[in-house]
Amino acid sequence: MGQTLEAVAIDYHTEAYRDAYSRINAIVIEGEAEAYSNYLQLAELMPEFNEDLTKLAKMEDRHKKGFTACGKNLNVIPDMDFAKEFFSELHSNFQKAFATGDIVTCLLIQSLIIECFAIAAYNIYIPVADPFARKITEGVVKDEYLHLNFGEEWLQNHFDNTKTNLEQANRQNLPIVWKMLNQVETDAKVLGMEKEALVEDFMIQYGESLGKIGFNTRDIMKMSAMGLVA
Ligand code: Y39
Ligand code: FE
Ligand code: FE
Ligand code: FE
Repeated sequence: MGQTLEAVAIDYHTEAYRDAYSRINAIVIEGEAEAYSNYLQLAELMPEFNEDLTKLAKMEDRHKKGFTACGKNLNVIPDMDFAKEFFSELHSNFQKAFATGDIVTCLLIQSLIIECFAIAAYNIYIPVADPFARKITEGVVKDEYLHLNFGEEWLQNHFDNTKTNLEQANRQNLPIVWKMLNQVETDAKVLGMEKEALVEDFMIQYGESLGKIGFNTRDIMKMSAMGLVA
């Protein structure tokens, strides 16, 4: 991955950069807003973790404010309609799972898939971000590891009776993420983020998480490539 080695100067004020940023910034703002409400809904399903989950939700709300400031700083108006559409499938799957009290699927969608997606995207973004956004994103990504950790720990403690449910939720939701990645490939590249780097980072993070939860290497390979048509 030459991305961090080649110091390519990026002009953050070109029309092309700001146009791509209007969609990526909106995705991140919408993602943070949905993560906020997902953690509040998880708190309803897991009242014994109400305090922890409320804390995570509040972090997501702070992230949203931070990224909103990043857009303003570049004089970009985020395309929120695009972003809502971008998340609609995952959003609707989370809501369906919530409606049936399916904690495992809700955790898989928010705390594993979406958090790993965020961690990959933010880590790839940091070296190519404008100085203002870089500072904000560095602070945010630290929190995302805590969110991922919450899901990992609970799922690890309930691995034996949730394994099948997790595999099924993975089969249903991971292909959606690969589709989402294809939808932003062109815009991400304008911001200096390569799709291959995003896929690689996601796979590493997601695979590591599945391993912590209890899946073996063979399961991890099968699960993390689910729906990936590279
Ligand atoms: O837990 C969180 O804070 C996650 C909601 C935020 C989602 C971030 C989604 C990032 C995708 C960006 C794609 C850029 C290539
Ligand atoms: Fe966040
Ligand atoms: Fe998060
Ligand atoms: Fe890790």
